[in-house]
Amino acid sequence: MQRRKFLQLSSLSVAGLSIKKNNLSFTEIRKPIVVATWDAGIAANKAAWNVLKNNGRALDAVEQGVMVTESSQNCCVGLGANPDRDGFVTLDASIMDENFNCGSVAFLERIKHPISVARKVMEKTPHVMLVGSGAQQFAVAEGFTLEEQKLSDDAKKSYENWLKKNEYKPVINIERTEGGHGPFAPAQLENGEWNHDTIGMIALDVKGNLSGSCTTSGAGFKMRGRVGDSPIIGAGLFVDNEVGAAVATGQGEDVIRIAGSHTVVELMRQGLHPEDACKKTVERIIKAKGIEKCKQIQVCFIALNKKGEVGAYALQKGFNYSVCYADDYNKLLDSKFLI
Ligand code: SD4
Repeated sequence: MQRRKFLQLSSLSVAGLSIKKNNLSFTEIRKPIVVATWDAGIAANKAAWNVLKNNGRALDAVEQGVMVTESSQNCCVGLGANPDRDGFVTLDASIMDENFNCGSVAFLERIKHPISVARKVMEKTPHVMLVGSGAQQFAVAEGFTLEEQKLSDDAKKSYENWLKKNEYKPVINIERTEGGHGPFAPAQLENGEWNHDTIGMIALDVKGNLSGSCTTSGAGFKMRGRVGDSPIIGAGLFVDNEVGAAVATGQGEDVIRIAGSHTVVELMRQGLHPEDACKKTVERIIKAKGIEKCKQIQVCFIALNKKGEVGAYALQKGFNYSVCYADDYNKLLDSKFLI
């Protein structure tokens, strides 16, 4: 027992103790650690943790982690997702490392792993962002397969239902919906899993470096060409290796409006705990839009600082996030919320 404990401690390098801020924070500061949005984060964290526990780089962890979600046909992230209102699945993704290197793709079609294309944009081009047919052309040139243009069975059903009303009306916390009105619940969604169209992930590796990733099909039944916050550095994702990392989920338009993830990181720079930084950023959305309009939307942030402290906050009830810092610690936590 003692030997096991010793091995666990040495491999996880617990950095020290912090004050217990509330029941959603940790009493111990952990490194390495990975945090991801929603319940799909549990499976994604497992892949990321495999990288981190073997002393891998946070950048590799956040790419490999969200690739699990992109691969799932049961998920609203990736090619199995809900289409836009013209019936096409269009994907956005971004990635950022510990040196302010970043890459993103938006309005990308027929590519299974947008996150890996975003990483290639970061590593192989002089640019940060490629969109639409240009992004697809680049992906194919880099050896990515152009997949068949075909909706998954669940997405097809969802789209057919949506077409009956043909009304753009996102439902809070539920992305795969029956025509946008109430939950559409195929078997895989019975326990609430895989019901979100976005995954954001932030990680701190054993060397103390931070990275983040975000990948999404955006808002189901959106206008053709609509791009959300997820591929926009500073909105959907931001990493400053001196301070911390943050990623957003929810209504992208309102995250963009306040440069959400950058705001969270800047508030952490001022000394705020990640949870307080997320909370203050959500409050800024209420200030910008007014409380009544905010009742119709969901916006959520997760954040991780350089010390390995974690925080989250949402506008509304119903957001959860997954935290992993050991083989036997990968848990789904309920976020606090304002409204
Ligand atoms: C977007 N922020 O495209 C994404 C959607 C999302 O849970 O996060 N949904 O606006």
